[in-house]
Amino acid sequence: MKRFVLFGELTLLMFLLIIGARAGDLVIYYSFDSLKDNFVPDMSGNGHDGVINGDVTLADGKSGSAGKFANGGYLDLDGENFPADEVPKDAGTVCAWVNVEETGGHHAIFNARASDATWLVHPELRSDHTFRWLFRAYGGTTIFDVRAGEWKPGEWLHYAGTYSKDAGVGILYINGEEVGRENARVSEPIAGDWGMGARVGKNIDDARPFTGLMDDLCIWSKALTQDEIKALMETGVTSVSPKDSLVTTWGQIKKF
Ligand SMILES: [Ca+2]
Repeated sequence: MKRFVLFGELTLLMFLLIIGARAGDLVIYYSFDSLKDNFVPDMSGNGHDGVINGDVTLADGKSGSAGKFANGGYLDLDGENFPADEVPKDAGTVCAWVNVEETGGHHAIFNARASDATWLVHPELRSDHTFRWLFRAYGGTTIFDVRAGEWKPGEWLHYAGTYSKDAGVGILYINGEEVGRENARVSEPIAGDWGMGARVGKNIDDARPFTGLMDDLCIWSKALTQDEIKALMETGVTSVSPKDSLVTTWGQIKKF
């Protein structure tokens, strides 16, 4: 009996380790399918809820409901206390469905600033109707800065920016198709902390407010492949990693 119990415990431990390793690539996932009090719950299971500042509500989305950002409203991710070991450094992906309104300005999907004041990431829809995808290393050193594609107001589109230090290239996919890439200019990793802030829908200095709808925002510490991005577009975040809604399962297990 004792041996059986031990075996059972070991099996559970192995199970958790396997799921944990897979789920570890997904850092943040906002489905925007519900709000809790004053925050958007992080469905990755990592507990990185986005605290609502200003005008962020729910509206009909691409999948269920979406976040509706207006009047400079944004989500605060408490960058100062964000665990540095969960910040993407050697590889990263930022994905979201977006449908923005014409404001004449830029729309920042996500923004983070490192403790040395480096603006380390810019996934944006620009005022000239192009897209931008950028990572920087400490010291404000640009790793790559892709500016490509074209967006129109009032239309849903899927934004996916990827980078891997090993592959040495940053790639931007719109609606699952590559629209731009740039080889890494330097070999340093992405600045590895969000000490001066991290936000969804607005830059840290209050510039570039995202105005419109955002759905299924997810941030990964790996470079998704084009096939993974297409699968994610078609069937959602859980189609990529882990399988069969294990993201949710892992999130539930961790709450115990
Ligand atoms: Ca949704």
